[in-house]
Amino acid sequence: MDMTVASSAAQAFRDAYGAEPTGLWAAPGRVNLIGEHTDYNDGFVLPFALPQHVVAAASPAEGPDWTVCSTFAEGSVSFGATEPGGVEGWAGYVAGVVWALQEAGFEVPPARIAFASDVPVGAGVSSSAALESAALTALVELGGLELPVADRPALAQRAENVYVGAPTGIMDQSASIRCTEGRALFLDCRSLEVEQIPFDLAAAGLAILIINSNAPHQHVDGEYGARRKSCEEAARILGVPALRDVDPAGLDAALARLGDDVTRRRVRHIVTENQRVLDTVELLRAGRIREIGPLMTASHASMRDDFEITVAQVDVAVEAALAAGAYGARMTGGGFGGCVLALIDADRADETTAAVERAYAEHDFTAPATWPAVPGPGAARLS
Ligand code: GAF
Repeated sequence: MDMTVASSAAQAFRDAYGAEPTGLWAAPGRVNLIGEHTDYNDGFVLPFALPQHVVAAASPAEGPDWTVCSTFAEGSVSFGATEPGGVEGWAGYVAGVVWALQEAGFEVPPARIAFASDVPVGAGVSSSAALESAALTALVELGGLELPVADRPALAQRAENVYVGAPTGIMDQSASIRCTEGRALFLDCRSLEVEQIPFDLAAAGLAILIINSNAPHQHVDGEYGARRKSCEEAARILGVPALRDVDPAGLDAALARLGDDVTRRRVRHIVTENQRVLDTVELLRAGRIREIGPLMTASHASMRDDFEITVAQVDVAVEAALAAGAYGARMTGGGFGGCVLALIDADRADETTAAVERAYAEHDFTAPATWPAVPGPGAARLS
């Protein structure tokens, strides 16, 4: 990770509170290799952690309150015990974590925290989950709370779902907290069991290029919630607990039982996407990384045509990367903007970037930022 973020958090702490922090905790952003919108359907996902982090510099404080500040917003925010929605803006994600811990019966230590981040905001790489995960990890460790790592993502998710009010699944917090270096996190979102899948791109002469489409993306808006609702409604009609329970072999029969074409396409995305995650995991277990490319591209087509969550900027980036020789390319994250992942030969990053830039210029889109991603570790104490 870039240690200047840690230095910034420590400096922000000193500036705001006039003391040294007790410790620094870092939680990463993520990209999802494959498995989009499958998490809230009890399905499978395969994210890995980015080298970009939110860092929390924190110390215990006197009194019943929490005070938070950051390098990305003016001023500081203090709050005591609050109810969902009680604190708004970025600090609400931290207040939500305090609330979720308290609601689960933990004595959360009053604390002063300063945050810094190099996770791009609005790029679909989980800046909010990284903020929640950094706050949670810092508070759990500062207070010596007995909360096993495997149980932490659900609490951070509750902060986001109930306190902040975004109806997201459990993938992002799981990735930020449970990922490990050099691996992709194969997560069963029903059992919450994980398998750390080796994902050594460099050894295979490959790279994942992240292309930030610059089309801003948002969760607390209607489209994400609408997709979730239509999946839940389809599961109800099909008489299954979640779309994960629709057998791909019986997909056509299941689709025939659904009344409208839009719902049929939503269901087809989820069922086929779950299978693509399983197929990707099989290939990675066998060390056949290059061969996951077509699954990535098929995932993108499914998001574009069936789930209808892509926008022109991400479609153009995918097409341009593929035309430049990528083995596969797809949008990652919740959709309506955000980032594209392209699986490429390690020495083709510049050519691929140039090809996407040319395509963007032709469409009058703002030039994309690109960077290669290597799977990093999940949330941890730095010092
Ligand atoms: C967002 C959500 F937060 C995740 O839970 C997941 O549903 C993702 O979109 C789509 O796969 O990042």
